Amino acid sequence: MPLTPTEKIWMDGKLVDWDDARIHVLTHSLHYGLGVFEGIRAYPTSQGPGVFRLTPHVDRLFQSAHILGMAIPFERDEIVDAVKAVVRESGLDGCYIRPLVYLGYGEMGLNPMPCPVNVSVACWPWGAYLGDDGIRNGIRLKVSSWARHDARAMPTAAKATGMYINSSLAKVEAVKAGYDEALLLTTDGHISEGTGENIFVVRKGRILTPPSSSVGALEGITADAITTIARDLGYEVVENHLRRTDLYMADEAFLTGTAAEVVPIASVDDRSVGAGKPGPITRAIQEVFFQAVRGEVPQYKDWVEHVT
Ligand code: PPE
Repeated sequence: MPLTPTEKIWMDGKLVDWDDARIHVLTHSLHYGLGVFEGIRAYPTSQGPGVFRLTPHVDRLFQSAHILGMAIPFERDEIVDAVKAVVRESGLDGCYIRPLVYLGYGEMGLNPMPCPVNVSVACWPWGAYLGDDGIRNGIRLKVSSWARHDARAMPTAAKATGMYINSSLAKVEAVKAGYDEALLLTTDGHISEGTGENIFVVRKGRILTPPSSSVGALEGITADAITTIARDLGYEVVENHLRRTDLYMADEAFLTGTAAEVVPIASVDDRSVGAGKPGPITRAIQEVFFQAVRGEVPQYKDWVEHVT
C-alpha cells in the first residue's frame, strides 16, 4: 500500500511539511543501519484520537537507543509531545506513528560516535497490516529458512533499524512462496517471532508464548497487553520454549504487534492450526483488545493516551 501523506513530520524539535522532511544521502544510519525506531498506533476514541500505550513505546525507544549507545538529545516528554503533535496535525482519528532515532550527517566510517543523533516522528494512515481478511479469518504462516538473529551477534532486545534486514529477507521469502507471513526460529530451532510480531500458541486451554529475551524476540508491548487481557479473561499464560511442531499440534495460535494488532494463524507450513480458522480463545482476546485500544474497557483506560 503506498504511503498516504499527512500534514506534518516532527524533525529535531520542529514540525515540517511532509514533503520537506528530507535528509542528506550521506546520513550515517542510511549506510550502516544504526538507528532505532518505534511503531505506535492511535485509534479513534470517544474523546478523539487516543495513542495506545504511548509512554511504554517512548520508554522502549530510549531503551533501544541506550542499548546501541545512542544519546537521544531530547527528553522523554518532548518525544511524547512530538507524537501527540503529529497526530493532532494530521487531523486523523486513527493512524500509525513512526518515531525514528538515527545518526545524521557529519562523519562516515564505522565509528558512529562523532555523528549527530537526529530524531523524527511521522504518522500516516495504515490499515490492517496482514489484511482485513487475515484479522477475520486467519493468515497462512511459513517457518522461514532464515534463522532469527543470535543474541551474541545482534542486540535483539533493541528495536534497531539494521535488525530488520533479517525480517525483510524472511518476509520476502514467505510472500514469494504464497504465504502471508514468516515465522523465524532461533539457530537452535526454538520459535522466536514473526517478522514484525510476537507469537502465542493455545494448547489444551493454556496460552504459551516464547520467552522473548532467550529466543531473540522483541519484548512486545502488544504482547504484554494481550497477556494481561488473557489473564483477566481467566486464561493461564505461560512463557515456554516452543518448537515448530508445537504449532502443528496447537489448538489455536495468533500473532500480536502494533502494526499487525491481533491476527489468528490459520495454518503453518500448510498444516491447519486447530480447525484452520480463528478459535474461541483467539476471538475472545481479539474482541477485548479492539475495545481496549478504543478506550472502551474501563480497566484498561490507562493504556490510551489522548492527544489533546
Ligand atoms: N517483534 C518484532 C520483530 C517487531 O518488529 C514487532 C513490532 C513486534 C515483535 C511486536 O512489538 P509491539 O509492537 O511492541 O507489540 N513491529 C513493528 C514494525 C512493523 C513494521 O512493519 O515496520 C510494529 O508493529 O509497529
